[in-house]
Amino acid sequence: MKKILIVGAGGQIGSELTTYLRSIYGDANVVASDMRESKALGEAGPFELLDALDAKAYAGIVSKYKIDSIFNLVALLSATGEKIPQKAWEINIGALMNSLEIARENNCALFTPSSIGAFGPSTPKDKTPQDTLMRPTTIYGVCKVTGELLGDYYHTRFGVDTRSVRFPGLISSLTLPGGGTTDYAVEIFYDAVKTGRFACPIPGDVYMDMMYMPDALNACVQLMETDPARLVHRNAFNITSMSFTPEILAAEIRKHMPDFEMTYRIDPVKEGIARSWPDSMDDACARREWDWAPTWDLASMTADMLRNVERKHREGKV
Ligand code: AKB
Repeated sequence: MKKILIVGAGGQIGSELTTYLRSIYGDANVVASDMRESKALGEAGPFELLDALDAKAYAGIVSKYKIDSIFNLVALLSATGEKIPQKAWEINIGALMNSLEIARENNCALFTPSSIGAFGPSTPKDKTPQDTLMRPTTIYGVCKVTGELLGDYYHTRFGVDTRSVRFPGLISSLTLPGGGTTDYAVEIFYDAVKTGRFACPIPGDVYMDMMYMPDALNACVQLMETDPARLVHRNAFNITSMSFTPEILAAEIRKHMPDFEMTYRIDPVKEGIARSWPDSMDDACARREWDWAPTWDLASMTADMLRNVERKHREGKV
């Protein structure tokens, strides 16, 4: 049985990945850790307070629980990164370097997500290939490309089992994202349910890849469970399940809420970032090398998000 540590478990991915991994590998075998105390994460299984930049404390938890697989989810996202680029580098790369070194010393497998943010304006925009030009113009993207290169380096140089995916914008109803360029695709559902309107920070015609959280969770497990002999690539695989613009998403919401209104309050930083990213990625390598196959599309995701957010609203949770 695996012994897993999730670092940065309190965030948008970690809060759901913890529950998902515990349902597969057993509550006691999945240790959640975060800088902030979390009652929810500690209810079903072990929880440790951890600042991922504290290498000694990090290594102590890995040895205490005899961890063999690490999911490093620590990240300052793209829009926040542009406000504090030096800090973004310090946190994103600091947590990554500690994870790589601790994985090397303790013979752990390591998953660290990359992102569509690893691409830049000179990358082909449509059906962005797996192997292509990567010249991101955000500090977040610079960290992601660095992370991909370091992941491959630790694999070829030290034999560490590093694996990763380039996540698109992730949509979920449990924990809100924060500081990302794709956050609008989550916020729109909350505002639609609460007020019937949304002021969108991204221009209506800008395409970005997106994914519903259940597919993202499944991708993490499926990739980490794949026979390494099948993997030609490692850090990191393009994966996507839908690509849409704010206008297309608003039209889908209107199928359930005909009076929903969307206006625009453009955030120039987010607009610049969004326009520098791909419109849609080609995920053929992930499909071939580890059978990646998303199950949610725009219509099913929208219906499910509205159902979940409406329930939270009725229960007074949002
Ligand atoms: C962001 O918008 O920064 C993230 C991402 C696409 O990596 N959601």
